[in-house]
Amino acid sequence: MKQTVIQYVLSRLNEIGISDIFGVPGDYAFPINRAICEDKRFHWIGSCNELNASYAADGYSRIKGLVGLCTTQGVGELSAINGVAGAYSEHLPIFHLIGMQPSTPRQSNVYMHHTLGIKEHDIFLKMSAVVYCAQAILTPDNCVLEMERIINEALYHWRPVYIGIPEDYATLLIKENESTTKNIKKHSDPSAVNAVVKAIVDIVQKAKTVCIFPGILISRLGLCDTALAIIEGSGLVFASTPMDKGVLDETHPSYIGMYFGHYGDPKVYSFVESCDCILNIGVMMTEINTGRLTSQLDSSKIIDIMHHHVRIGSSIFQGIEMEMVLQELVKHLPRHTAMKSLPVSDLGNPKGNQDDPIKVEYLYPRWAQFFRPGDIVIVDIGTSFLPLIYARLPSRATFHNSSLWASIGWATPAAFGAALADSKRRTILITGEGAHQMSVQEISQFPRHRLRPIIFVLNNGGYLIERIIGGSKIDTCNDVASWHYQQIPKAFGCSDWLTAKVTTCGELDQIMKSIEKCETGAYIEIVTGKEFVSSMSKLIRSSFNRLR
Ligand SMILES: Cc1ncc(C[n+]2csc(CCOP(=O)(O)OP(=O)(O)O)c2C)c(N)n1
Ligand SMILES: [Mg+2]
Repeated sequence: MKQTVIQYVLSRLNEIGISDIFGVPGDYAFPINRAICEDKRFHWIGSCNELNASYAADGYSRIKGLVGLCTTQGVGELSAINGVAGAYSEHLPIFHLIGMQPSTPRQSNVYMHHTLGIKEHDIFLKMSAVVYCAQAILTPDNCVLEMERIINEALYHWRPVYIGIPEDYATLLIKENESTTKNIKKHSDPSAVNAVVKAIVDIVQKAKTVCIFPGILISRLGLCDTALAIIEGSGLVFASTPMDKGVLDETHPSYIGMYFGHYGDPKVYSFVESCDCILNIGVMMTEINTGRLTSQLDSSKIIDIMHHHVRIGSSIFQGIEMEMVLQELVKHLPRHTAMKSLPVSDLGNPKGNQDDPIKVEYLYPRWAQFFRPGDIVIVDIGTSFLPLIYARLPSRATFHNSSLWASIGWATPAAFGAALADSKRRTILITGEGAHQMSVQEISQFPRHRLRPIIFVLNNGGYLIERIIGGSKIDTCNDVASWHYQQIPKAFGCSDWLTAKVTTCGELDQIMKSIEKCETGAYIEIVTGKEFVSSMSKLIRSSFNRLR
């Protein structure tokens, strides 16, 4: 029996493994909303607004991969763009369904709501084109072919896709036959892969010192075990970079620490930069990953194994899939006997007396001690991000940040999405109060889905990182409204949560011990002064001065 457009879309999304769709309803999207709610294979995850929905989908996708997002035309989709852009930069495949105005309004000379008062119906598609790896507007005539194209693009690029469905088309029967050619996975030419792998093996064999950089794509593409097999088989060591922290287990004996250009640990950067070869598996050389451009890596010594290409020196081999290269490297990379791991520095023990106001030297080591195996740690961009990259994670714990797109407010909804994706793990959100104020209402989703996050709100009197890098004495623009944070969970329906406001090292220590035992969500405001500046933040200030 023929399906309607929306039934077909949902069937295909279900077949590729999507079950959860975040969003906010809207009249043009009603047929989509209704179909999702009526279909037992799906869960509609309502959000407070579309931006939060896109951030939550981002957090979910980091843990589970494919995810849905649904908004209405214009007002909804444009609110989501910021979050979708972040998902694009972080390689997160969000399938965004947009309910569009009917293809033929009954009176075609009227301007419909959620438009700019112009007749260009695909204007919003054009506005957001660059943050999706593919876009389509579905009709009963093109739905089958277009869905296959969109799915293939999303799976190939592992990035968001845009699926617009005019309201009246959603419930019309599809006119094509259902697709028989599904998910055409692009394979590399095996002989090209073999040649590239042979070249890599030759270089690694000749090199005295080699370091592996594992990037986020390894975890996005489900290749962590393969990457670990390479490390364990070859005996090579690996370092993390900030955006990619926690991709591989930081308790692994081959882990040598965090590489953050020359702002990082001198032991790590001296070793990494002196290596004869860096095997870079998908790390993007962003401003943050290069230690605010302080790194002195010799690109001729780096082999880049990227998503769809490999670069060796000045030669780029296109159409070579990371997955295939890694699978071959497991088989062919010989054991490298000369490699010795470095002792990994961590944040040490918290320093401070019980009655002392909370200090940098206390908070960050205490957080590091608080992390447990398997935790999902989500950190917003603010002063706490950089000190925390040096917290050595327990095994199977993962660390999520958005240091490339860096949109503050991302972490609160992203923590909700991540917690929903895997409720068996502890989800720990660490956010500045400035970032939190942007998306705070999304904490109301946790109790709605019986989730018990641990939330730390660092209240340091405003946008501290901006004060630090701005360097101006008069910076009232970096003040934020003072809120009674402790009262927020209750107002948002998190009635039974453990809440506290802590100002001393002793109070912080006590509350962390209580959280270990508590069976509800926890929401802790950590109050510090505006002088709560880590040595890392001071370095960052100097880097801004240097690059100005
Ligand atoms: C959406 C967005 N708006 C503005 C900024 C600029 N910005 C970067 S960090 C920051 C302040 C963060 O303050 P807070 O969350 O309180 O963390 P703190 O640095 O104080 O620890 C701002 C405004 C941004 N990155 N993203
Ligand atoms: Mg702040």
